[in-house]
Amino acid sequence: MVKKIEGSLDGKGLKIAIVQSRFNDLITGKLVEGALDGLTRHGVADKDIHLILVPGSFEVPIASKRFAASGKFDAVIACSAVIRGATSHNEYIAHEMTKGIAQAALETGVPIIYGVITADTLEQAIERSGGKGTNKGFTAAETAIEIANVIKQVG
Ligand code: INI
Repeated sequence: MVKKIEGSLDGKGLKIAIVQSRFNDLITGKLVEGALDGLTRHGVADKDIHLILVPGSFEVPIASKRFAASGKFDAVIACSAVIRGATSHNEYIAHEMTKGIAQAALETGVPIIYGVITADTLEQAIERSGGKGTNKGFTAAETAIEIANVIKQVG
């Protein structure tokens, strides 16, 4: 018989850290609102949620890694936004942040969810942060709960 492991969306008892970038806070504030909504709707208690602010996306991996490595959290949600500018600067930031988040998750064994928006325009970023339909912070919260529950089952 196939032994199936699937994470539920029951957030009761889970401890979650959210790392928010202050850069583009018009967008990241909305992502955090969505993440908090997603977490609490699925039963994560307010007292089990920590919100950490960092200057920009480039600083997200180091903070996420520290919180993941602390052993106090079942998952970390990274909320940041990189929006295309006049130069290729944004591409370096987005690339390093993405690589750093993935590396920190693999090194610590704690899921770090990519609640990140990379957009060509502010308008696109507004749409993806709940302005028109889905808030990426909300889906990141559901992903955090599901993968944290999968990992709990695997042990
Ligand atoms: N930080 C962001 O979060 N998003 C951006 O779009 C961005 N751009 O394009 O400049 C950005 N820059 C700041 C960067 O993350 C660092 O905070 C800064 O370079 C100091 O290390």
